[in-house]
Amino acid sequence: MNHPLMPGMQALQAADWSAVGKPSAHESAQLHVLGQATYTDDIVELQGTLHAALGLSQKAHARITAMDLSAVRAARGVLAVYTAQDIPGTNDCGPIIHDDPILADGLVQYVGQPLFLVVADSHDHARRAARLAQVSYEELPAILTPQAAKAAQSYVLPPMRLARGDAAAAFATAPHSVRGQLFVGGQEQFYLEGQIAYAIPKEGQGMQVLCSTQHPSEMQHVVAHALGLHSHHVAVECRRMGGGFGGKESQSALWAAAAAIAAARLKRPVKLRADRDDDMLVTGKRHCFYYEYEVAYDDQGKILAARVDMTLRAGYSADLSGPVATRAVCHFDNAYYLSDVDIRAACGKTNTQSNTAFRGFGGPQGAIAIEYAIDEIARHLRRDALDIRLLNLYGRDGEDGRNVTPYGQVIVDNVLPELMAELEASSDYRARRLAIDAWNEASPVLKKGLALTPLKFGIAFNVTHLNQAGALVHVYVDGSVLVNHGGTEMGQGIHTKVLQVVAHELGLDLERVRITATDTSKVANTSATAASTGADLNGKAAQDAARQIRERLAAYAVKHHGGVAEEVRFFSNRIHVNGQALPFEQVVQQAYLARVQLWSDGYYATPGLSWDAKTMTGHPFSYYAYGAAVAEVVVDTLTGEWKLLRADALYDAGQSLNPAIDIGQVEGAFIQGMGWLTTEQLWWNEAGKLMTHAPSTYKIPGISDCPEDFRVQLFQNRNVEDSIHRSKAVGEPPLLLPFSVFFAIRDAVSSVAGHAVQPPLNAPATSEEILKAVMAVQAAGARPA
Ligand code: MTE
Ligand code: LUZ
Ligand code: MOS
Repeated sequence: MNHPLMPGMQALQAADWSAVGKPSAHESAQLHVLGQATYTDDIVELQGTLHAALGLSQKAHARITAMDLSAVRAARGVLAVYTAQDIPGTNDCGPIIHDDPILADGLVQYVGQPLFLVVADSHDHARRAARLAQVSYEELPAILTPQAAKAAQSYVLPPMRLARGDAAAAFATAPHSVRGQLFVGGQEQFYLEGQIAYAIPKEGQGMQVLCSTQHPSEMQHVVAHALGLHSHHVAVECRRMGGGFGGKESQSALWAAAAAIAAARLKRPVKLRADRDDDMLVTGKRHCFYYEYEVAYDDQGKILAARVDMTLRAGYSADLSGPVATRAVCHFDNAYYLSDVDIRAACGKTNTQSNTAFRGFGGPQGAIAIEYAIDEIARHLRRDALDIRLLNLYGRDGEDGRNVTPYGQVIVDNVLPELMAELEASSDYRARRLAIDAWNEASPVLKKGLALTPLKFGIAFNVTHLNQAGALVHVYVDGSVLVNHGGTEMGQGIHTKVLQVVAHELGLDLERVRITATDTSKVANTSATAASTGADLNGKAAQDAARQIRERLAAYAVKHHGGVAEEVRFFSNRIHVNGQALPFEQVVQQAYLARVQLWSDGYYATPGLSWDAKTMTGHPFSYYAYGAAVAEVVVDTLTGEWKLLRADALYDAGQSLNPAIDIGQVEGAFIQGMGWLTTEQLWWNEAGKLMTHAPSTYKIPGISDCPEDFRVQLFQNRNVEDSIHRSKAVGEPPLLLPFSVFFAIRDAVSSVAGHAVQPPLNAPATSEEILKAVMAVQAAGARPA
């Protein structure tokens, strides 16, 4: 069988071999594979460290009438039990709106909500004790689904709307339209390292929190508020996470705050590590979406107007649901010019975990709806869906006026026409389509499907002020370099990329530059490492710091060795000045003796951004990343089982900072997104308890689910914006690539009735869901037209 080994590596040969653009290994790769990388739970514990566990609500919506914790207090090894009343400061860990109690105070709003905190001499004792609580509830009616929230008009935030043109008028005159409902399920982040915080009291009122978080500054604020302290009392540090995927952007706060509360009260170090089931029961996930959509089009398949009403399952509190819904609204267009639109989104308040960030942050959920409609338009017109997609793409420039998004941002660099043409050719799409049609003719049970889907993803936090970053670079007297910046490492390779940027700026080998843990006492007021902006923002900030040091060294070198500062060059570990090539460390030592500052801070704020939340218009994104993928699947129409036979992906990482890491990000996001759309099903019982709270019942993709033939390439491009070395972000956008898998499955199902029937397929397209769709298509196909 044709089984190319990482064919994506082909793209690497063209790369230029300076520190930047080099496919260097992840800075922690060796530590990772040797098991020597230190995660929060691996940090050597201080003497006297205690362990905490949370007691959880057993009801979805209820008033607590009594909470008898005497058995918990009496349990073996228990030192203390704390409830909401024991919190010294504010009982809140909500990131934007303060509706997120750390510990429930009288009212519980989901099964799994933390009620109390028990501290014991071991992790095991704490967990066992937590189960001994006797809680009496007065139950209240619970809302569990977005549909129910919509019916009850139960929202955590006012609904939002983005309208352009006159959709109603366009619908009135359009020759055709498709309409329907769609449900797309949520997704558990399933970071391999669960939520964890280790709080260490310091002298005075000081508190240090070592925790697994994408957002150290937010943890600092939440802990300070919970303890009734100022931010300068609290230091938060994170060397790395074993995955975050958005799940540790805001929701690491509960764990940090709870550990800090116990540590402050007991004046002893306290560690709170979530067991996997508790982690899944307590924390929020990707929002599931319920859509009602209607799209009008002409005989060729050109979209004339689109309407969508999206209801998100926000859960019991707002968390980041507002920005997630905003990103969904701003990505409903995906890659397509939609002249007349009416896009609505509402964050349904439900008695479930408070949903939060997850790779893509509402973008995938927004974009899949228009792809679903396009898939139906193609089937109705009996055209290949790729042709309908190509027909509706944004224009490349302003010539035809088709390059303005519904929210008013002008698209200046749409490379999708070229990118998709390249992928169509390299994947042999048209020939495979014909081959699959023929194959399906001859195969009554197994059916193949094929789809090519594009993506466009806006890069920047859609909340403008978050688009800033800081860094701190030290050059020591021996010429070694230490870098710190506001971004956090979750496996995505941000530290590797930032090291490359600094090494490039100072003309050093990567080995001469080292990174330290992200720390709020080194770089202040940082944004979450999120929205795929980590390397963009922190790379620029670190570059700014390194440049200042370089300029000082250049000025010093010229003073002592002659020449002009503009002509001083830094490369090959040497400073090239006035015809000499001096070792970097030599100039550094001389500069130190001459009292030149050898360290610097750096700062960056993304220029040109604006956003009016009321009208939902502006220029929220710095630029767009693009990509496309082709998937070929085979579906067993008797069982609903399926297999991804081949996947080809082409992603626009601009001038990639590190093609090895970027290809890894594309592969990982593809498979993770495929899990979201196919096997990962969250299921709550009628009482509102999440029953899929462990890998035994919640199926993430395994290695055997990856296609044997997986061809990932980076599109040759250069960012038109002045991003860090003209690269483009890569973290989240490729999560949209496996739309191709979902629509290939839908295509295979549709072939059962000769593509004459629209398969009613929701996501995740589990085997059960696929089988239901096959049966529905068979039944409809059997009826006379
Ligand atoms: N890759 C790994 N290995 N682990 C992760 O947790 N998170 C993703 C993505 N890739 C993640 C990952 C998410 S949700 C984001 S926003 C980006 O990485 C953040 O990293 P960056 O902005 O530095 O690219
Ligand atoms: N906006 C966004 C945000 O686009 N992505 C994010 O991760 C985010 N987080 C917080 C607030 N706005
Ligand atoms: Mo990523 S969802 O922006 O943390």
